[in-house]
Parts: sequence; structure tokens; C-alpha cells
Amino acid sequence: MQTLVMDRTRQKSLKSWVDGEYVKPSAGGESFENINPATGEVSSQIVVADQDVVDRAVTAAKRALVGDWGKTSAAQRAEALYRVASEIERRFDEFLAAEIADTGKPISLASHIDIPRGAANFRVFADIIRSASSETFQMKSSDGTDVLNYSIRKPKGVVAVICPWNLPLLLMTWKVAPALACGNTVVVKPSEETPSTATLLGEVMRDAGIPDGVFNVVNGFGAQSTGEFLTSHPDVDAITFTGETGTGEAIMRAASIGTRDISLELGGKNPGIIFADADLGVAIDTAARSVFANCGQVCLNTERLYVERPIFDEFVAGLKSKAESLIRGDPWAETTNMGPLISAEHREKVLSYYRQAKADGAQTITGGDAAEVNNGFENGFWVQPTLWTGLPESAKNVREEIFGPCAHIQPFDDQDEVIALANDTEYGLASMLWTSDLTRAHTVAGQLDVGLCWVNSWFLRDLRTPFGGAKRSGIGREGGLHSLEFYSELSNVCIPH
Ligand code: NAD
Ligand code: 6OD
Repeated sequence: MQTLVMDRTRQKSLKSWVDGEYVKPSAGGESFENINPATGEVSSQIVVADQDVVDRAVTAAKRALVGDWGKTSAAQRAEALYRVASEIERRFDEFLAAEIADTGKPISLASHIDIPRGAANFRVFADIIRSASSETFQMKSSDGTDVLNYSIRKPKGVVAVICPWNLPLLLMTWKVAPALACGNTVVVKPSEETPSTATLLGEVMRDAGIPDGVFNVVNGFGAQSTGEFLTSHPDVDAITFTGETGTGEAIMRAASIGTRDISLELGGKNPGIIFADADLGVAIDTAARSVFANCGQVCLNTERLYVERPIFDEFVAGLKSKAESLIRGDPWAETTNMGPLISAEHREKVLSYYRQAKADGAQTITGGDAAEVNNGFENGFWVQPTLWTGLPESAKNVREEIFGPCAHIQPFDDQDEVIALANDTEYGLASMLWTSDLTRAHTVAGQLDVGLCWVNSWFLRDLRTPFGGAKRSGIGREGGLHSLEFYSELSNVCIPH
């Protein structure tokens, strides 16, 4: 039954959304197939936004900056964002169907995390902009004159929002909501794998009374296509990007032309550290989520686990049992808790790491291969959840981000050793630490070179907190006031009086 809902809500041809309406495909224009990763079937055709469509989107966004939107107060924008959140909730089932069709992720995940967070992002940033203050300083100049300095928060202008496929609505709205809260206009380039919820958001913006041109979506590929047309457009004032580190570097080069501001949320190779004094049952349950959630396709997933030697065997056995209890299958079944990988290409990449582990002499604790799912899902992009031990720290699988449902587990003997192991990576996004010793938790958390450290927890998000990565995991922080810093330009006014 649910599959029918999914089909009804999807456009056969997924077009870009520019200046408050769908863009008519031009004769002879390019389009490509949108594949449902759970079934391998074509779910729609995506019409590529060429240079002309990207130009129109940026022009519409630039025009909207000085229209009604440019005259709104922060409080009015906050009200508008609340309406957007309500409209997402009103169309919850459509968003759910679109996200599940694009990603194949289980309904248990999409209905509890992805879609609710899409709405929550708008409410949170509405509240933040409503209560945001600005700096003021009073001084006396050398001749005794009183001087007041205060700062005014202005929008940056047209913001290009480039998104990945793993949490499509969640990560897009995480950027769009603060950008709009600050009075910017946006042109979004969703991933070519997952354009449906971004496109649906266009209709939501219209119905929530957001003026035409404030929110635009251009669909297509990245390099030498829609994404690059957008990031290299001279009228784009700032670029916010989430995706692979290599892509981030290419986008950084594009941003350097015209000295545009940039925020980069990139890849990771996140460590999880489990000390022997941890509550082992909870640590194993949570570690299983942190390795396998979203089929390992969350930038915050743990791919390296370091376990103190006395509990190593028990931890490995517990995690193996969790991995083997995961249920793959129909994303609409409430019992399914493991989806497919996003594409055939990504599955091949993940399987190449599975083969690499064998070639490097890893001990495979569980998994290590593609997976079969029946009842209409035979052609989906399934793999087995996989755990290894016994690889050296120099092994490819311990160093490179795999972005699949897998992790390497390594024993350790002391605190300094494990801090050094955890930090021995070019990435620095997230980490997870399990201990019942609070002093140790503070000490170790303070020494990990990461943007985020979860103690006795994982992916527990307060949207007001700074989010971002150290080292090659990114540049800048978003979240709460940090998002306001990125999405607004501060102008200082100095008045002697
Ligand atoms: P990706 O870098 O391949 O693509 C992301 C987006 O960039 C897509 O929309 C793509 O079309 C576009 N793009 C690609 N090349 C471009 C170019 N030259 N110019 C402009 N746009 C271009 O990433 P992905 O495969 O979609 O996502 C997975 C990656 O994202 C993983 O590395 C993961 O760690 C990372 N990620 C990071 C975070 C974070 O918050 N740090 C969050 C989610 C995902
Ligand atoms: O929760 C968030 O705000 C966030 N940015 C999550 C990122 C997940 C990466 O895949």
C-alpha cells in the first residue's frame, strides 16, 4: 500500500524550481534517471539545469534580495520560517515518500529523524534569529567625546547551498533555514541522487508565503555541470557545502574567484573509544547505531573502534550479534532497520573496501560481502554489515572514509595510546567516548582533534551547538549563533555623540 503512496507523490519528471515555479524543460535538454536504491528501479527522470537555468535561478535570487524579502524584519522572517515548518509537517507523508524513494532508507529512520529534523531546523533558526542580539561598545575618545559602536547584521546575499545524498532534507534545511533567517536568498543544488525533497520544498516555500525567488532549486550533476555552474557564478555571494573532502577542495577553488565566503562540512574517519569501565551493554547498543545507522552513510558514523583489552572479546561478540540481527528489506516495513547503499556505484566502492580488507589479512568478524534481499528488492544495492579486526593502523580501511556499514575494531592498553591512535588521521569530524570515569571523559575529550565528541552517547544533537570538523573534515562551524555568523555580514556603526 505504502508503495502506491510513494508512486502517486512523485513527479515523473523532476524539474528545477526557479522564481516560484517549476522550470519548463528546454527542447533537447539533458535528463537522467532517478533510481530507487532499494529496488534498482527508475522512479523518475531528473531534468538537468543547464547554465541558462542556473543563471535564471541566481538572477531570481538576486532580485528577491531587494524585493519584499529584503524589507522583512527578523521577526517577520521568523514567522515565515515557522510557516515553512508547519507546511513540511502538513505534507509529512509526501516528504517521507520522496525521501524513502530517493534513498531506500527505512521508514523507522526517515519518519523519526530526517523529516522531523527538516521541520525542526526551520523552527530552531526562527527562534535563534528572533532572539539574536548584536554587540555594542561605549567608549570615550581622547578629547572626552562619548562614542557608541554597534553592529548591524545584514544578509550575505545570494547563497549557493550544495548538498549530499545521505540525509537530503535534514542537511539541506540545516543550511537553508539559517540562510533565510538571516535574510539571504538561496539557490540549492541537491545531490543528483536525491533531488526529490529539495524540489518539494519549493512548493512548500510558495505555500508558506515566501516570496518568489527567495528559494530556488537547480537539479543536476556537480563537476562541469549544474553544481559547478552555480559555484562559479559571479552573482553568488557565499557558498555552503556538505560532501566529500575532495569536492570541498574543488568548490574552495571556485569560491576563491571573487573572494566568496565558504563553509565546508566534509568527510570523516571517526573514532569510537570504549574504556573497560563503560556500561558495556549501552556502549554496544550505541556503537551498533553509530556504525550501521543509515547503512553507514552518515558523516558522523564510527568507522574505527578502539576497545580496552579486558573487554575487547566481549565487545566484539556483542557488536557482531547486533550486526547480525539487523533486518534488511522493504523500507516501508516498520521492522526494517537497515537500508541499501545509495547507488550501484557506491556499492561497488564499499565492496572494494571489503575485498581490500581480505587482501590485507583482516579477520572478518561478520559480513564482508554483498547481501541478497528478496520479494522485489533483488536489484537493490544491498551489502552485509561488516566488522574487521587485525588490520594495521596503516591499512587503507583504517585510514580512508568508506561510508558504508563497516568498522575496524582494535584493542588498546592505555589512555595516551588510544588518544594517539584516535588522532592519527587526516580527518577530525566526530568521535565517541565510553567511560564511567567523568574525569577521564573530560581529559580525553579535550585531547581529541575533532569538531564533535560524544561522551556515553552518539548523534545527540542540540541544534544551537557548534557543528563542523577539524583538519580535512571542514572549515568553519554551523549551528546556533555560528550559523548566524556565516550567513550574515556584520557592519559596525561608530557614532560619537
Ligand atoms: P559529493 O562531494 O560527491 O557531492 C556533494 C554535492 O556536491 C552533490 O550535490 C554534487 O553534485 C556536488 N558536486 C560535486 N562536484 C562538484 C563541483 N565540482 N562543483 C559543485 N558541486 C559539486 O558528496 P556525496 O557523495 O554526495 O556525500 C558523501 C560525502 O559527504 C561523504 O564524504 C561524507 O562524509 C560527506 N558528508 C559530510 C557531512 C558533514 O557534515 N561533515 C555531512 C554529510 C556528508
Ligand atoms: O545533525 C546535523 O545537523 C548534521 N549536520 C548532521 C550531519 C550528518 C552527516 O552525515
